[in-house]
Amino acid sequence: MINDPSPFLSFGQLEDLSRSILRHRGLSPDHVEAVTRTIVAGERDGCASHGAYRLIVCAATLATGKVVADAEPMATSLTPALTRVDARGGYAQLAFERGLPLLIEKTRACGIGAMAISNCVHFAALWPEIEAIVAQGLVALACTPSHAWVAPAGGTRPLFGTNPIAFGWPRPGPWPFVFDFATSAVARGEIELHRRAGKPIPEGWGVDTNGEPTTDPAAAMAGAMLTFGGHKGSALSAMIELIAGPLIGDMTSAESLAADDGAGSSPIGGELIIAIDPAGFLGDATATHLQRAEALFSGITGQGARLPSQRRFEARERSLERGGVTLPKALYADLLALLD
Ligand code: NDP
Ligand code: PYC
Repeated sequence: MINDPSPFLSFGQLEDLSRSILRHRGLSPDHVEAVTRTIVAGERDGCASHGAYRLIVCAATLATGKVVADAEPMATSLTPALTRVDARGGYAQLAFERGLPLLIEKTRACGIGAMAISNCVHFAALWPEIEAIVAQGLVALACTPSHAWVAPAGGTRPLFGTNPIAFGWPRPGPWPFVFDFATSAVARGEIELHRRAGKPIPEGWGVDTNGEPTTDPAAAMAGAMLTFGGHKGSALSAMIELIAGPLIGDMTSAESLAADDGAGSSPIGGELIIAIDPAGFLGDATATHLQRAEALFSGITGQGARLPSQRRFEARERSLERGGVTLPKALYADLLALLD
């Protein structure tokens, strides 16, 4: 398979590869399964920056010792609406899975629920979590800081993380309305993929160490990434630092990078997830809110615009039809090397 220009892996083969790498690198069985689920889902949905490539990032993070490879997350009820999951230094995925039932139960009871994942290592896309909540008929919002890689609008020095924010709304058809984006112009993983492929990045993604615009991915990673939408992305990024950092008793992106201390691990800190039950506001009138939302979505697509996640869901359908994914040859070789 290594000699093929673009190796095709069935889902089973990709899952097995992910499990083998993560086990070989010392991750405990429950974390292996939770991390594998998100990595395979990312590759299936055409999200290269948070798909199989992340196995390389996981292996590097596990080697730093900054992630607790066998952490047992603990979910606690704080108030009727609030849940905290202490990830105890482990990856966020298992912590999310362990806290989800409590978040759903509290959201149904109170109309709104929030879950803080604390003390976790986070390298994942947020849409798998959003989809899991929306599948219960709830509206969802999630965000997390990362490492201080991004300059505030008007500045040139890294302060914010790439700080993703994601939102989901249930729909009658197979796919919900979901967006999930970094508040930097692009995820850092995308810049790293450009560096690996020897491709320049578009202007507007980053500045070099002198604060000058650059199209060199390595120079932008050494300098500072830029926010999306100038001061607007910058303000959103600051909000995420606050509500998924100090508000929940966890780290800002600058504190996360300081805790990393040059080791090169994935970001360390917290995540805030908010769920809303439409029945809380609408009572018996919940039948119409979905129809009215559909009218809004038709208004978007009716003028030729596309909904966020449409590309991703189409990629998912194609992958499911084919029963697997095609990996770039160089990535596949690098993944096999992680088994040595
Ligand atoms: P993109 O810019 O690729 O996409 C962001 C969102 O916008 C997606 O929902 C995408 O849908 C949608 N979108 C893109 N183009 C259009 C369009 N023309 N019309 C309508 N919607 C559109 O993502 P980013 O690079 O910003 O982030 C990628 C991932 O990185 C995210 O999943 C994020 O969670 C993750 N991330 C994680 C971090 C962490 O610390 N854990 C940090 C930073 C990022 P579609 O997918 O269908 O294209
Ligand atoms: O791509 O910016 C990113 C990122 C940070 C942590 C996980 N992904």
